[in-house]
Formats: sequence, structure tokens, C-alpha cells
Amino acid sequence: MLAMGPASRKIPIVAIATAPGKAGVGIIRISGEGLQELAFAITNTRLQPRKATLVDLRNHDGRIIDSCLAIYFSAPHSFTGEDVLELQCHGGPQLLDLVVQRCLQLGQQAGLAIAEPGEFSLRAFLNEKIDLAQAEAIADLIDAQSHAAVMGAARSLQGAFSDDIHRLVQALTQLRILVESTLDFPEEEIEFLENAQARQQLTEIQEQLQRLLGAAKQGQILRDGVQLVLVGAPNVGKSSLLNCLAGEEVAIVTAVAGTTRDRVKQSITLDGVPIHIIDTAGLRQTSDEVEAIGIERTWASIRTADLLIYIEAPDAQMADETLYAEVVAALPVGCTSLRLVNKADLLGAVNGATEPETLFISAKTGAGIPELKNAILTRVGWQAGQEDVLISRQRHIDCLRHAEAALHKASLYALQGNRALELFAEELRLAQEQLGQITGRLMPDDLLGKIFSQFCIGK
Ligand SMILES: Nc1nc2c(ncn2[C@@H]2O[C@H](COP(=O)(O)OP(=O)(O)O)[C@@H](O)[C@H]2O)c(=O)[nH]1
Ligand SMILES: [Mg+2]
Repeated sequence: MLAMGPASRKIPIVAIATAPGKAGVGIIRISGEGLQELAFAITNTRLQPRKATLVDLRNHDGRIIDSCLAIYFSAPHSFTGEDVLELQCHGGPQLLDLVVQRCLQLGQQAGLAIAEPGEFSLRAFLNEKIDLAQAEAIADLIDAQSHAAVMGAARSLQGAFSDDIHRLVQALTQLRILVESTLDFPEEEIEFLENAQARQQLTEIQEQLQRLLGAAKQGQILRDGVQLVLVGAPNVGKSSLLNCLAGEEVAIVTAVAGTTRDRVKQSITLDGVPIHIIDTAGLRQTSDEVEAIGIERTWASIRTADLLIYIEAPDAQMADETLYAEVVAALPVGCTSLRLVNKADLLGAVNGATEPETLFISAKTGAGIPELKNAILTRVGWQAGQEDVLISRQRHIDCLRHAEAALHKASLYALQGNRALELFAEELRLAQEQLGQITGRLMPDDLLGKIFSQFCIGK
């Protein structure tokens, strides 16, 4: 894990910033304090800041390794806030490795070392070029699984999410100043909460937090997607439905019950939301050893689902109610389920009138599939057609929920009037601390190290 705190490394670092593999261009970045001499040694050129210059990179024996574009960024006007040298070489893995080795050789005295994962972003954060939510947005921008996720991450990186948090923190600070100053002058406490409209202010902050929490939940769905597990008795058409949703033949479909013996996974996107579909072995009693292991895995998948689709067929042989109840009982907390009847083409008219809760579809003809896609998004809480989503993570939602709980407690203390003023103030402080953790200024070092070390090298 990354070394953190005041003892955080001051040495220059180097890494290949582009993806491994062959490409037209491959970029190497060096960041550190006072890099002028090292940059000169590497490029044999006095580089002007922010000006692309064609230079020759030479091996220890003077032979040219590559001609590349070199750009020098002087501190603090760089991504990390330190001096940065960027070398845009040709994109061959062996070539880039050779250049890095040569840089390490020339930078030995300066202590140049290979960067740890996320270390460039960590330095940008420590030098206050970006806050923690923005650093996370960079990782999310790179990992985005859909165009909508890219747009959401870009907005967070521009600081839209951080701005919302700041506004909330500011409102909380105002209220805290009021309360704390009253605590300092106890004789004036009387009627404080009424006079200062403290309760009113608190209610407004709570409403603002609710809106942010709602938006963050949307952002998390967009970032992490949904684990969707298809479950049911054998032969009801689970694999057919997977193929139908995926638009290709990912799973084997036959009329033989027990065809799917292991989980088949496929990711799709619906309205920009990544849906990770798992097709499972049909649930039934079996003496087949391999199928039994498959069925065990089905139960394991059920226990990790965000959304479970329970499929039945009009021609099903099994007593479905008992099986359905068993499946529902195994669902994890927070997982929702959707029950549907497949092979509706065998029923004649596709119509769910008799059971309004049940969707009727046909994986064979495609009937009911658009409705099913909408139902999937609705069930997981996705509000379609949003343009202003901000990407966010479970960590942010946890902080917002803790802040929400503290504000709720504060509202209860507020009802007790001035007797509970100190407790009221303390809950406001706790709420503010939680919000501060989202942008990272009040973050314990070990947690920071954990967050940044999940980034990849060169980021
Ligand atoms: N008529 C009809 N047959 C279907 C439909 N979906 C699947 N089937 C058939 O049902 C059988 C079992 O399908 P499969 O997808 O392998 O079911 P699984 O065991 O639940 O994965 C195959 O013969 C499919 O062609 C459907 O919507 N209508
Ligand atoms: Mg199957």
C-alpha cells in the first residue's frame, strides 16, 4: 500500500502512463520536485515549459533508443503540482521499458523510483490540485462502462459533486457558528433555537442532503451496475432469455433439462447502466454430480444478486411456489426480485391481465422484452433519461448516510430545546466530518492509502 502522511515519499517517480500493449504512442511520466537537471540528462535539451519539443533519447552508449516529444511542466502548473516531464514515445512495450530503465539509471542519484499504483493522483491530491472525490472520478472516468458513465465521471471530475458537498458543508458551518456562539454565551441561550430559526435551517440542510443522496445512488448504479441473476427450474428459458438480452448466443440452449451446468456471465448496458447478467443452472433435485455443483453455484449467485429474475414457463413441471419461496428467502438484504413467465407465445395472447404483478415474455419471439428491460431499470431504482448524473461510489453513499443519521439525531435534540444544545452541536459536527471525508480533507491516512492504491500504475 502507498506510504502516506507527512512521511509520504518526496522522491521523483516514473511510470508508463499508457495502457500495456502495442500502440502508436506510449507515454512515460516523471513527477518530482526540481526535475530540471534530470530532464536535461534524459533529453539532452533545455526544455521550455509547456512546449512540445522533439528530442532523441539515448542509451548509455549514446545510441538512439527513440525520438520522442518531450513536454516539461513546471510546478505548480502540472497534474501533480510538482515538476512533470512527459515523454511521448512510440508505443512498443519493450521500447517503453527500455526508456524507463534508462530514466531510472539517469535518475539514480535523485532517487527516481517506479511509481506505486495511484501515486500520481495521490500527489495531485496532497498538493491540492484535486480533492478526493475528483481523484476517484479520474479512476471512474477510465473505468467507465458506458458513455453515460463517462459523462457522469467527467462532471464529478469537473467538481460538480464536490461543489454540492461544499454547499452542504457551508450551510452546516453557518448553523454550527450560530449554535457554538450561543454555547459560548449561555445567558443568551433562551429561545435560541426559535430565534435563530435553527430548526428551519436544519430542515433545509436535511432536504439538501436527501437530494444529494438520491443523486449519489443514481451515480453508483451508473458506476457499478447491477448484478442480475436469472433463476428458475430447468427448461423454463433462462439461457434463452440471456441470449435474447445479450443479442448473441452466449449460453447453450437445448430442450434437454439440465443443459446449463455452470454459471454463464454476460454484461450488457441498458440506458447506460451496466447490467451484469448471470445465467444459472436450473434448480431441481438431481443425482448428477456436475449438475449438483452447478446448482450449488446457483444458490451462491442468488446470495450476491442486486436483482433476481425468477422465471417460470407455462409448461413447467415443477411445483413452483415452494421453489419461489425458497429463492426469495435466500435473497440478500437490498436485493429486489422480478417474477416472470416465459414462453408466453405458447399461451396465445401475451397478456398479464390475470396477474398484474407478473410479466409475460417470450425469449423466442422477443415479445415483452422492451417492457422487461424497463422493469429491470425501474426495479433497481434507475430513473431513465437523466442528463446530469454524477458518478459516485459506495464510500460516498456511506458517508452521506452517516451524515443523514447525525442530522436526524440533531433534529431530535432540537425538539428538546436548549437543554440539548450541546448534543445538537455535536451531531452537526459529526455530520460535517462525514461530508468532509467525501472530499478527503478530513480523511485518515490509512484510508487514503487504501483508496489510491486501488488505482492502476501510471495514474
Ligand atoms: N416456445 C418457446 N420456447 C422457448 C422459449 N424460450 C425458450 N424456449 C425453449 O425452451 C427450451 C429450454 O430453453 P433454455 O433456454 O435452455 O432453458 P433453461 O434450461 O431455463 O436455460 C429450449 O428448447 C428453448 O428453445 C420461448 O419463449 N418460447
Ligand atoms: Mg440454461
